[in-house]
Amino acid sequence: MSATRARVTARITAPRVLEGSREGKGLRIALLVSRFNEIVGERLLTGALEALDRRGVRPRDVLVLRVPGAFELPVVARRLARSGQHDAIVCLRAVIRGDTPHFEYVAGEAARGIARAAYDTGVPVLFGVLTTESLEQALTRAGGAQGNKGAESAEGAIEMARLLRALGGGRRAR
Ligand code: INI
Repeated sequence: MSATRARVTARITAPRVLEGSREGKGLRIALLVSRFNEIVGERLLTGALEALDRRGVRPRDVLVLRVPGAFELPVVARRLARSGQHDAIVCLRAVIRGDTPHFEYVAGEAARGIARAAYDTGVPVLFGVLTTESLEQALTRAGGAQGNKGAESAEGAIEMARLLRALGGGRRAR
């Protein structure tokens, strides 16, 4: 193989890969949980706290906040993100379909608002919100047979915070 060909091959086969590590020590994480369907929320919160602890996030670097329902998550998530005090925010909640269209409004606005809080501030805001047909489905995903979405979201928060730090845009105020 010629020297030029070898250089080209090396360029093609060795891309730069940037990904967030799972090291939690030194990260500051806010967990936002709503009180509606409290039993599910508390299980998601337990899963998230355990995951952060496993990854080395110090208890004093974790802030837990409670809001009434999923609809109220975005405004608080946005305020926290703008404060510059947190490397990532995790929103935890279950929105369970009832007999009325209320579910669609609550789940839709929570998703839109949480995404906007992240886009507008550059701070990762994780969507640890279950949207299910029944309480049973929610419990299955809150520490039951299908794992714990709270723990997954907390892990995702660490990975995103690390990735954004590696990109030079980790903690950003306003
Ligand atoms: N809030 C939830 O977090 N989950 C739900 O399933 C839910 N449902 O179905 O009504 C819910 N509603 C309350 C809502 O989030 C607001 O707190 C309320 O509408 C006041 O703004």
